[in-house]
Amino acid sequence: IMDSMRGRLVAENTQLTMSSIREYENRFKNANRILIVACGTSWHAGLVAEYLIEELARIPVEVEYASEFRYRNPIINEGDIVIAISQSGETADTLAALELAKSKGALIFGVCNVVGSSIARATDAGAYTHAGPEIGVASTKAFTAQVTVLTLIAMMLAEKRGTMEKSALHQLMLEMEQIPAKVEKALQLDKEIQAIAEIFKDSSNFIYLGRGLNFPVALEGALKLKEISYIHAEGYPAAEMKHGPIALIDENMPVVVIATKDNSYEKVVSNIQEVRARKGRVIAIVTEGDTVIPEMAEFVIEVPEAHEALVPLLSVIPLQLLSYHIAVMRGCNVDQPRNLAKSVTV
Ligand code: F1P
Repeated sequence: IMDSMRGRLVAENTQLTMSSIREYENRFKNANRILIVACGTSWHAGLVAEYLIEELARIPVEVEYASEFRYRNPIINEGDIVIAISQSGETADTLAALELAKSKGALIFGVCNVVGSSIARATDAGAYTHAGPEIGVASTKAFTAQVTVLTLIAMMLAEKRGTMEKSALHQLMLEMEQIPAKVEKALQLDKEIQAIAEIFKDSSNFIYLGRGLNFPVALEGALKLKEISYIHAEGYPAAEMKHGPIALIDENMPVVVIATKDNSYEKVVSNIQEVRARKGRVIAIVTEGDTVIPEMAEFVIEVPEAHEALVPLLSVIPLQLLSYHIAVMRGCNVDQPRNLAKSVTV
């Protein structure tokens, strides 16, 4: 799954991302706002980018479903930059959204996987993700590669705008270089996750919870499960649970909580307690060495420790593996799920 993270992806993408942005450096640096348009998994990568660009570079970001954007009358100004994210580069809604934005004077930057694709050709500039072809229909390594490129963009903007200390940026880059090895390690969770999949393969519903950068990861985990195993799954910001989804929790509800160590950790721990109090079955994704959550969650999956900004690259992996194993156990075709098209071109 994670071929794209093995080897030299980070170094290669650093070069490519920087050189394509450099041409429009001033527009990026002075952007009033960045709008991100995408669908499905790419939209989730866009949400990660929203959190990172706002946090690191302090530019306001809005993330829009491209499939909705073109059916309203969005406000787009000339000083806006629109980032269109698409694995296939052929998604009709994303193409239509960027054309609409382009007609109103925005600069369009593409993050695509397929070289020479329709979306790549319609943009003013862009960065290819070079994740190699997705063998299956559901995006997995494309997500990893998109998040990598978008993180690099956030870092580049932080550097240009002076919103981050040089030493902090340097440290983040050093930590990014360690990500491929940590991804390798996370992939070794395979057998452990297979055993958990065996226990939950007949469930009809799943809830996924995460805070901050792990909220888009929760959405992505739920989407992967829906796409390839046809189990109903919903992702929520962990704090949103008490505003409705909590009513669904009983002894039959698996709740996947992404609870890695970050500044909202304590809050997520109390969310886990709330789920346990209602007898929900907690599968927690935690940072290696966590001693608190194993005391309260039924199942615990440890991912390597990483800089907070880079955690989505690791926390998504167990969720992809969980969906994969459940789908295989249910006899689903993971490469060609029913009703799904590789590129949604209409
Ligand atoms: C968007 C997307 C994928 C999903 C499926 C349908 O594709 O929603 O995320 O897994 O393949 O299309 P793209 O614009 O990223 O190619």
